[in-house]
Amino acid sequence: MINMTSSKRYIELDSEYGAHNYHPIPVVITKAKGVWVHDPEGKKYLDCLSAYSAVNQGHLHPKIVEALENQLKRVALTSRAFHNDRMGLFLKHLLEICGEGFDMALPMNTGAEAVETALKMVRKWGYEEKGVKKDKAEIIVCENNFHGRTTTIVGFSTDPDAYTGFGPYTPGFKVIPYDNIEALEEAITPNTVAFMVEPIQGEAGVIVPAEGYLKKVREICSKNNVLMILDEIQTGFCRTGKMFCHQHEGIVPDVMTLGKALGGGLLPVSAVVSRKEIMKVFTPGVHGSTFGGFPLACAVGDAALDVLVNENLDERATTLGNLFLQKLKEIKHSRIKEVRGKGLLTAIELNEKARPFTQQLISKGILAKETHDYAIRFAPPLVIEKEDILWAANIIKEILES
Ligand code: IF1
Repeated sequence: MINMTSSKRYIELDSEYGAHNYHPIPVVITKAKGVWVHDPEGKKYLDCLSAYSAVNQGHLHPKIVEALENQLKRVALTSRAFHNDRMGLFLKHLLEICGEGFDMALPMNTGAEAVETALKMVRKWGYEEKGVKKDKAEIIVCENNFHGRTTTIVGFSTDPDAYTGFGPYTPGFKVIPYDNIEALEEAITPNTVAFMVEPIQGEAGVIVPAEGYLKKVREICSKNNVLMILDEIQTGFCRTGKMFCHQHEGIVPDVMTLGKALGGGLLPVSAVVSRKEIMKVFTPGVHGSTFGGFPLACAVGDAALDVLVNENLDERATTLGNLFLQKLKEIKHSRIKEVRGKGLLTAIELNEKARPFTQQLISKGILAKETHDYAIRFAPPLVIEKEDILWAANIIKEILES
């Protein structure tokens, strides 16, 4: 009987001692490996959330765990007050993966910190390079954005749950409709220093913009000397079938914010990548963090990047994502409003509340979470096997057709 109460007990402990800033699905994860997670009662689930795309390489990938264990025999944390023998090598590796157009990086820890770093960088660039008057810098963002939870970031959110009660908000942000080129052109002024956008809006429900949107954004930003920031914290690192989502459109942004899977499912590792002529605004002492770029994170980050490349997780996400979307689109049922996604970042939008559907999935061993009331995101680790994708698609079909 003790075992049977352990999930219940853990949930009680969370409720008693943890702030209620989440309403989690009532599943307790006590063990995980690859694409499978287990609860204390021994039930196993296929993880179709991947910690919001932070576990692209699968839970406890052996090569990333090994890199962590080896680094623990040497040094974990130095702070940036001194150099260490991992950071430079990691940033070089990361920039090589990012490709042409990126030659400098600033390591941080969480996605929100990377976004805040990018916002500070483009503002400073605006004043020092573009000649915008002091405190007049404007940054354009999109409706239904999600870029993190700091007071500045929630200040330009359009989700009342994210911003209500957290004012006063940071000024200098304009919100325009997503996937709307005219709106971007109209919003740009001589004080605009940057446009920050997600290549696919994850939290908004996996909203994929029209073909060519990012290419037109690139053109407009270049024409107006406005920095194009792509937030690839959720879409990056093979999730959408390319190393980075913007590569589907063959463009290169001026700034990219990265996080989640950069930490290989073990540690919070994030970064801003850009060009030296923009990054140069960061002179000694103007920005930093205790843990940013620490040796342990860099060792894990190196291994996390190696796994993405060595296991061709971009191709896997493309092949298995196309198979998954094809199977979901074959489910002809009035309950389904739309199936959408790119690579293994997919979602089903229902014509009814999604929570009951999520609960049925859980009873069948699939762990997925609805995003807003009507859509369910499916984003399994990219190491998922074909038979597991087919199994999951079949379960979804059975539930929807029952
Ligand atoms: C929560 C959402 C996803 C992100 C993008 C920056 C960040 C995130 C595109 C900030 C983080 C997480 C945060 C987590 C839930 C999850 C989420 F639902 F909130 F929106 F994935 F869609 N840019 N997304 O997706 O990175 O500081 O969290 O490391 O806050 O509930 P972070």
